[in-house]
Amino acid sequence: MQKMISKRRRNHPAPIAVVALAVLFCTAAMTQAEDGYRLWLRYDPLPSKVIEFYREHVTELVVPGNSATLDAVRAELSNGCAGLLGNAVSMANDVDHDGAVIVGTPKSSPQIARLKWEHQLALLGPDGFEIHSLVMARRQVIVIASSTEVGALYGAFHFLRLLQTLQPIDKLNIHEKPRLQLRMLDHWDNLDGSIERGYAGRSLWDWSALPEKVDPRLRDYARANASVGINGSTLNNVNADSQILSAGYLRKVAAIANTFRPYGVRVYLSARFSSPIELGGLQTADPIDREVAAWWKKKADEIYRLIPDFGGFLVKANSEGQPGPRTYNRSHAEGANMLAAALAPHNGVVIWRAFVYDMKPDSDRAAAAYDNLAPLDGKFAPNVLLQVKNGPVDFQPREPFHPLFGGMPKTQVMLEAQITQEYLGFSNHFVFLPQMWREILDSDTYAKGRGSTVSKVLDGSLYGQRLTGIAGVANTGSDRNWTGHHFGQANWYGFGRLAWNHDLTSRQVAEEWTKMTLTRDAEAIRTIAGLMLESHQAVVDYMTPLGLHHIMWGGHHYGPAPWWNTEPQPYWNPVYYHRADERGLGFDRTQTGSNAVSQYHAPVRDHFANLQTCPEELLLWFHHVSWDYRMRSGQTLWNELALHYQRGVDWTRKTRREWEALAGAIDTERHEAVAKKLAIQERDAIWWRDSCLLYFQTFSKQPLPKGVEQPQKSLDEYKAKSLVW
Ligand code: GCW
Repeated sequence: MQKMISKRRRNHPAPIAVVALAVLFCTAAMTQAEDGYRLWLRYDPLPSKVIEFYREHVTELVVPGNSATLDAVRAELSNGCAGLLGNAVSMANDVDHDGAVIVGTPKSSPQIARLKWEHQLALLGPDGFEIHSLVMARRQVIVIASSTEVGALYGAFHFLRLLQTLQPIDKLNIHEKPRLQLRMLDHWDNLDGSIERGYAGRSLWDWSALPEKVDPRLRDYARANASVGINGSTLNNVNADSQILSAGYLRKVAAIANTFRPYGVRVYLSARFSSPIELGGLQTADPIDREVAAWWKKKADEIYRLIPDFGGFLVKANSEGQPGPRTYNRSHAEGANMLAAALAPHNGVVIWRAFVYDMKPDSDRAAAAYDNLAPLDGKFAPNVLLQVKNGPVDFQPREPFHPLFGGMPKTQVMLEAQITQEYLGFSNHFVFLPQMWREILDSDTYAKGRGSTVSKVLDGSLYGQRLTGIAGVANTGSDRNWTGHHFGQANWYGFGRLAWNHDLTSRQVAEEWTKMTLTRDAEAIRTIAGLMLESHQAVVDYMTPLGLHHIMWGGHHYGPAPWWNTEPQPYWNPVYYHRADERGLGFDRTQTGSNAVSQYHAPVRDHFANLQTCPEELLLWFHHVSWDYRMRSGQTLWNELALHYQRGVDWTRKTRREWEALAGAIDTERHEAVAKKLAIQERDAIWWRDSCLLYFQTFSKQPLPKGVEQPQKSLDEYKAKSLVW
């Protein structure tokens, strides 16, 4: 398409060309496979009612300057505008019509330089941008400006989103600045092409073909990330293979970095702490050993020679069998700081994971990360960030916020969310995760009194740290639709949008995505966004209501297995977490139990610790509660639990019905694909409800309350065979 758009200054395209193009676009739209590949970057023609309005305001594109990023800006805007407006928009060197759209930086664009916006652009930081309607050379124009080219690209995507979501563009006055600096995807991709906890096919990185051959799809991956402001990508699994740092692999990594660079996506690598032994032939990886530190320094220098804008290392150390500084009796800070010293001369960072749960026998895994790391507050080097999972256990359908948020005021703490649905039905279940992330971001830690939300811990407004960030464990793979489930795309999109602006409501994100991706039918958008917003609570209801957690089948984590008790480590077994007995259900984390609740600041800890004030949605996380305990609804715990499971199942049925009714509003291909997945989700919800209730009933010894369906199989049948996906 791009070749058809002349880069010469041009007045009006000849009428024949217009007709030809219109035919071409219509045919393109009709023949386009609706396989989800285009994600939310679909540029199909806007509705005819409004198209004229947009055409008037977008008549030519003025994007001077030579660079790969500016090429990307031009390509995106000309493809985007041509598609949305149904006719090609010409490129011009200068403003010569009303409706010119000028994009760039004061350096790349003489038009923007003349505005003298340097100061105001600097205030928005390197990634921020402005979009304004104004009069220039007596023409009505739109200016998209940033202090960097990547910022201008973000502005261009923002502008296209305004068109895609049918927003007015005649009086634009937009200032955007991301709230967090590092907005990253962490890929748990192995070098053999498999993906740990990946449910959308194989890895996107074809290591055997690289560096000679780079799959063109990688450019689309980078584009999609840039469109929501994601600016970093850790390519390999945190359970890292040291080979990734070998000279051969680094050349492959450099080829990927070259592809991502125009889109502002920097590459990071997971580093295995024992690499100096495996790759360097050293006897030790002890962080205070001089040779070890020198090896890492040399390795860092080698990496930066190949990849000058390399982001840094992500490290999982002394967790689930990974090597680390504790192996040598050194602290996590000593390990992180040694790596940080190697990267510091190149402005690289170390992202050290807080997912460590070494603990004394019989203590509480939920308390372990805080116990291990909080004492190291203030000891990490200035280029280290500590990456903390949203909750203290492990990406469960619902957890309270992690007590390390607000627990380490002198440490640069970033959030790790999981976009891939390891514990949430893989790529089979429809669940809109921004709703869950909002719960975490809005949680008040009370670290510095009321209003000390997790968002404020992250964005530096509470403690003023220099580096800020968020990472999401990616849900992408080689599947044609990228994420396995079409709705999984909304979680990738939503992660990026919240990473950019953690004040966005989940409704806004849901509606935006739906409009861009699925349909422009207002009624359908309302219905779909409504379902998206309900979906997280529904999944919690049929999997782990009222604060239950970690009751899934061992190993794959797909279906339920609350009876599971055969793992070698007690804290890998569901029975460790629910503690069901004849008296009741739940993990006592108050003073009478593990007292993990004491890791939260007052009054949060008192609120959680008191049975009367503990939010019921976290009740069994913090308390062991008797089966006959009266819930706020007036129901007993047992009845309430059963009703939650039933409610979750009911939601899957309602969703299937509502989805069916949307058939006309969405293309058949994607409509049918989602309908199939929803059928699986209903089957699974029933499986969860039945297995959990039958098993817990062996303790409660009470009948199912009215309104809860009888199980479809016996407990033995559910125990005999795991749910398959
Ligand atoms: O959630 C658990 C997963 C592991 C994962 C680990 C981690 C990459 O089951 O597969 O390993 O967390 O976050 O390190």
